[in-house]
Amino acid sequence: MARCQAEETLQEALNGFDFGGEIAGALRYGQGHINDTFCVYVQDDNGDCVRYILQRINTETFRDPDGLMENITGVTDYLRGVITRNGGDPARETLTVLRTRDGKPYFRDSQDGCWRVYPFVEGTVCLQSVQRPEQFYESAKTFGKFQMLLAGYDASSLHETIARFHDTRDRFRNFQKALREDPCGRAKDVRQETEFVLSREKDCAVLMDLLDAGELPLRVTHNDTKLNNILIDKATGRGICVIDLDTVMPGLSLNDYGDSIRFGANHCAEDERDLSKVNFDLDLYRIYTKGFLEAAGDALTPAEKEYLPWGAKLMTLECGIRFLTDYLEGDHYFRIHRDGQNLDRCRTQFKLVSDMEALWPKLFVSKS
Ligand code: ADP
Ligand code: GN1
Ligand code: MG
Repeated sequence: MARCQAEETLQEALNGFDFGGEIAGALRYGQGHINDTFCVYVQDDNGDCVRYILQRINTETFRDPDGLMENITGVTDYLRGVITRNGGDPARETLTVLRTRDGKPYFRDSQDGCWRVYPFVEGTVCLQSVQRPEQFYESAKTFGKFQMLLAGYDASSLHETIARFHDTRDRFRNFQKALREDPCGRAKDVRQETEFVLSREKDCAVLMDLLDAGELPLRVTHNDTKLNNILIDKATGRGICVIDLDTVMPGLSLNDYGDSIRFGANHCAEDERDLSKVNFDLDLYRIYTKGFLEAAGDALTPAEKEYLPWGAKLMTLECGIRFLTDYLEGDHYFRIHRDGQNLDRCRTQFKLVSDMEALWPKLFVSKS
């Protein structure tokens, strides 16, 4: 069943939670590609404005909302314990799930839409691109620390919210299928991009083969470590809270590292049309690597450290392949705001991959 516009059941969803005051309004918020996110403005009993994040979970992407929310409540409860023991402030350093009026972790509306609420973490900024290098360094430390804090979490209790999410070999096969079937007749317009992918088939298998061979460990990872998935404290500039926990599941540390590099080690938007503005920034790459190794390095195996550049390159290639596949399939996965946006997104990723390939020896820590 096609999903209705989130606005159609927004009011129902708002009624499903006790926000502790009168709701002044709810507006679309953020720049995510998957879920429908709203900011809810509430006037509390003192007349102060209190904000919440209300999200309709994309259940075409996340087929098992119960499993997904079990992951998120499990992980955030665990983090709350660790942060409290470490003397931190769990209300700001992890997300908190607000229960529905009947005590559930999400609300199901009359159209089967699934909604969840988090208190808004105030006094923070969420960046779409790096403005100052220290911010990227902070994000590296924050994601590295997140992985470390969850090192003791029972990975076997986690549901795999999207099967084979970062299996780059599988993403390659899905691309081949989309190309073969070409449901929108778009294959003829993407010959150059197609060639780019096909000539890198072997690369797609590098990390997955190492995982299969037991040479890289599975860890509890975030799997969507874009810069805009952490909140940075406005006052201190410190990265404080990792958000967007839908894809927390067993994965490769290299993918968390690589996805951050993909998104942040440049100065362009993910959908920039002018490719002359899309350049991989080696300095930012090194800054992130330093922060990530400082935060997570002790726990990383020698093989994980050795393959960091592969994490960067393959997450970027994989993401480009996913955008291209979605373009071929008619843009049903990543939300678009204009025609051709997924193709533009694909092109930025492939340009970044080319830049990394040109700089390849310099990406290795020992040779940098
Ligand atoms: P998506 O999966 O669609 O990317 P996110 O969970 O990342 O959704 O949320 C979208 C945006 O909403 C974030 O980039 C951030 O700006 C904001 N956001 C999400 N949760 C919070 C929160 N608890 N406090 C403040 N801002 C938040
Ligand atoms: C999606 O939900 P969002 O916007 O944080 C996607 C990521 C991609 C990213 C590309 C569940 O992330 O895997 O890397 O877009 N999330 C999912 O910007 O597919
Ligand atoms: Mg997000």
